[in-house]
Order: sequence, then structure tokens, then C-alpha cells
Amino acid sequence: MQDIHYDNAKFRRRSPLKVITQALVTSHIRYCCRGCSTGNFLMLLMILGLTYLITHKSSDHSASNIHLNSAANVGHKYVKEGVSIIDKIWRKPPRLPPQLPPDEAQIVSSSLEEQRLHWFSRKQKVKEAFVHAWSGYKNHAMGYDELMPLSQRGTDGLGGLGATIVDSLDTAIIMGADEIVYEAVPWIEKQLVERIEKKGQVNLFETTIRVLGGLLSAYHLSRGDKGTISDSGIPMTLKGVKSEIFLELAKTLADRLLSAFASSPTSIPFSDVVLHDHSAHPAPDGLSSTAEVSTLQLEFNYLSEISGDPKYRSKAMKVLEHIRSLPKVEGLVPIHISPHSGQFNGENIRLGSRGDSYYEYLIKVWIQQKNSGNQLNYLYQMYEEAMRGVRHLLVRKSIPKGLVFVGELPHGSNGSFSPKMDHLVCFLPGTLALGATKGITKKKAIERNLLTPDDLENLKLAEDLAKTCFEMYAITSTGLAPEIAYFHIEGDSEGGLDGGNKSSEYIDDIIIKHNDRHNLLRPETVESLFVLHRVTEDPKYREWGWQIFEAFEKYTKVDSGGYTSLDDVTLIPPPRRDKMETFFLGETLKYLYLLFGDENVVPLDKFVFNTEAHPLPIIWSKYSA
Ligand code: DMJ
Repeated sequence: MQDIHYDNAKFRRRSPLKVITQALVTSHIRYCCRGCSTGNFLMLLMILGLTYLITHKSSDHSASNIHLNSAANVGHKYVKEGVSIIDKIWRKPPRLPPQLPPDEAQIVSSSLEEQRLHWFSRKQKVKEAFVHAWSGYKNHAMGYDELMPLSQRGTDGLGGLGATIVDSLDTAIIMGADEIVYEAVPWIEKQLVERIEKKGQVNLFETTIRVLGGLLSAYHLSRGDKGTISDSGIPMTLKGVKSEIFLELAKTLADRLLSAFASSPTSIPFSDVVLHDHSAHPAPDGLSSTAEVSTLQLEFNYLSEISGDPKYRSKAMKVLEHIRSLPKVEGLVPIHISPHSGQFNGENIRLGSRGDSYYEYLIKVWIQQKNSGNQLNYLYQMYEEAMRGVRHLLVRKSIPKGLVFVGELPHGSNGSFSPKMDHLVCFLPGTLALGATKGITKKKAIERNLLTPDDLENLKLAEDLAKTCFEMYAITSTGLAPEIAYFHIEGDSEGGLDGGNKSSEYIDDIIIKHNDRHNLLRPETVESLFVLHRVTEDPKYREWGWQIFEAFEKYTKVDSGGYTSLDDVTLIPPPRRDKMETFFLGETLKYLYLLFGDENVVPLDKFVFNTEAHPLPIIWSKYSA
């Protein structure tokens, strides 16, 4: 095929007659031979030779044409065999793209294969960790929300819906941990409906992202060839799992959760729901978290899509439509909102707890709907404006080494800046990278000329922040991040300790306060490493993820099953906390597994992950091709 690309004036084939004529009239030859008898003799010899070659070759010229015709199919063959001898003498050979000699090409492909196997074996280690986490839960806490791995019992911190089971199910499906799927599904089929009907108070947000999100993702991923499962790239071996049950349970649960909207006098839902009597009420201080009320839409939208009932979408989207109309500070919003007045409460602006996933869902809901025919461009604009606000008002660099971080404005834009960054903020690098390329690689986005100046700035910020999040792990003695870090900045020296890893070059940049030294097995950093690796294809993100995974293995694994949260990441051995959060199975291990795996498994241009790492398919309009 290559030669076709060289069919330009420079390399066009010429007739033999033209070749001779051109030779005779070439001024260079005329100049050399003028008045020189030896030259005339040589000239005569050349003409005779050329004439012989033409007559000799003309007999097989048609064969040469056959080669030519087939050249389009055989590529190199045309260059090697399909040219006449004259052409070989006269033409410069076409410049082919550089090619590795066969032995070097083999070395490259075998080292690629070695790389694949290397990461495959690391991915398997994550699967083993998941099996270990699940076995602790199953043996000591089956049916409870969470495992307390040290005391080997269960606890219901989320209202008693068996949250670990539902949060873990799609991770088990993605990893091909079929034995775990076959333990989780019967429990869900037999127990969950009764729990939903009889249990008491649950938090609207936590129940939506963990339980509803888990059911919806399991519904999609278990549908086999009936759905768009082939898009997920997961080899499906499950037999006998009835996906419809997940949809039925999702509806039953969401119908009760809707009472949070129905009970509120505004479009902002109350924070808590009582499942058994369909009632709802606000939090004790009367306020809802901004992140909580704006992190329901991916789930409710998808439920409307698959159930055919628009009520879920309609209620959830009214929240974002309402927030659209509220005043903001360069796109940034306070972390509390009143369901009674519908107005923001206070001025505290941060991307950590209570603020985080508001920004995440602006772009993700837009991505989920961008091909659906629904016009949600206002969400994209809100996201873009907010990220400009983040870059302008919240991003600073630490001293002495210049780590880029996102701080807080506890008293609004007129108050002082706080160099505090929750580990929760580490979702942001992934969200920024996703928002910039919309799930395709940076390379493709650049080739297709898709990146705006804002996208490029967001991508750069994403890479800088991902490094900072990784360094929040690397500066501690255990290699695990604290819940909250403070950054040393010019003119502001927060009191606190360093992380304990004296060999880190960033040890003086990051300060850890006594009350913030715990680690809850949170996912945000590995989530961002996963997205950034998919987008940039830079292997360093995998290496960082592996380092973090090894630290989890070393310091949080409990021999009798499960993994535990830590009280202090700066001490060796670290004091332990006796809790395995559901998101360790639902998010942390899932993102690590996907980080080390193939990019066609749950691709980011076909799926959008809810804030609890449950992948939901991007919705396509029935009318689009
Ligand atoms: C998860 O439940 C979700 O990721 C949520 O958005 C934030 N907190 C936890 C994990 O840290």
C-alpha cells in the first residue's frame, strides 16, 4: 500500500520513450560531450544499451502491469518486483516509512508482550486482594453493611441494606470472580427486597451511590448478549444470573428514595429517608450537602432510561436545573444548601467533603447524556466555569518544592485562603482528564484537534494534581495517605507533623495534623491514576498505583480476612481502626484492577463511572445511528 502514497509528480512512472528523450536533451550530458569524440562514442553506446533494454523489457511489460494492478493489495511487493529495470536505474527509490528490521521488530513486540504479562500478573494480585477482602466479609459479616475485620464481626453503618454485597457485585463481575458473584446474587435475590421494605433511616446520597448504583451497574453488566455488554470488554462467563431482578430492586429502592424529593418544599431533597414508611426528613441542622443533592443524577437518569419511567430523571434533574439559577463565585458553590429555602447556606467553598462530587457530576451527567438527544449544555458550561474558578481561586503551589494543590475558601472569596486539601479532592485529576478528552486518549484528542485551551489547562492541572495526590502517599512512613493534608505556603505555616518518610523530597511541603492521620482505604487517588493512565497512556500512573497497592497490602491486610482502615499512617506499625469500608471493594480495588488491565475493558468513551465507581453506559438516543 505504501507506494500508492508516493504517486506524486516526483515518483510518477514515465514511458521508456520519455526516458530516452529526456536523457538526450539533458543539458548536463550535452555539455559534457560537446567536442569530445570519446564522449560521442559513449553516448552512442548508451543509446544502444537503452534501446536493447526497452525492446527486451517490452515483452514482459504487461506482466509488470499485472504486478502494478495487484500492488494495491500486496503493499511492498510493488516496490520490490513490479518496476522495470529502467525505472530501477532512472528512478530514485520511493522513500518508505522507516521500518524496523524483522529481528528488532520482534524484540519490540516481545517486550510489549512481556509488559502485558507483567501488568496482567499485577492485576491478578489485585483480584486476589479482592477475594481476600470478600472472604473476610463473607465469613464474619455476611448481610451487614460493613466488616469490622479485627473484631471479626459486622456492623450496619449505612442502614442495613447489606451495602458491601451490592457495592462489590460489579467489581466481582468485572474481575471474573464468578464464585463471589454466585455468593452475592442469591443473597440479593432473597434478602434485599425485604430489607428495602422493612429497614429504617438511610441517607439518600449514600444509598443512591452505593446500593442503587451497584444494582444498576450489575443490571447492565450481567445482561450478557441481551444488552450492550460487548461494549464493556468483560469476558462474560456468568450463567443463570437473572439481570431483571436488579432492575426490579432498583425501582423498589428508588421509589422509596423519591420521598426525599416529595417531602421537601423545594426541588432540593431532604438528606434522609425512612424506608419502611416512605417518609423523609432533613439532617438535624436542617441542611443538605451540596455534593449529596447533586450526586444522584447519573443513577436516576439511567433508571429512567431502562425502566421507561421518566419520574426518576425528572426529580433528580430538577436539582441541577435549580442550582443552575443560584448565584456562585466564579462557578464555585458553598458546601451546604437548604431544602427549605432552596438557597446555599454559608460561604464555605471546597472541593473536599460535601463539595466534591457536585463538580464531578456536572461533567459526568453531561457526558452520560451528550448523545441522548437531551440538551444539557448548561451543565458543561457550569463545569467549565467552575474549573476556571478552581484554577483562579483555589490552586496554589507549596514551598519549597512546588507541589500543585487545591485549597479551600472557608469564608468565601473575600476571606482567607486555607492550604488544606482533603484526600477526597484527589478525585479531581481524574475528572479533569475525563472532562478534557471526554474519555478518549490525549493522543487521539490532539490528532483530531479536539482540545480547547481550557481543556489543555485542565489536563495539565490534572497531571500536576495527580502527582501531588501520589506524593501525599509517598511522604508517609507507611506509604499511605492521611485523610487530610496541609501544604506549606509562603507566609502561612500550619502547625503539624511531617509524614515520616524522611527520604521524600516533599517532606517539608506537606503537613499532617494530629486529627487527620487516619486512612479509610479511600479510592480517589487510584481512581485518578486509572483515568489519567487511560487518557495519557503514561506508564508512571501504573507504577504509582502499584506502589499504593503494595502499601495497602503491607499495612492494611488482616490475616483472618479483609482489610482495615488505619488510625495513623505516619507510624510503623500503624495503629489500626477495625473497619473495612464498602468502597474499598466497590472502588479502590476496582480502579486498581482496571488500571493494570486492558484499556478496552469498561472503556471511558462508552461508560461513565458513578461516584462510587459503578460503571453505567453512556446513553444513546434511539434515533442516532
Ligand atoms: C465514596 O463513597 C464516594 O467516592 C464518594 O463520592 C466520596 N466518598 C467515598 C470514598 O472516599
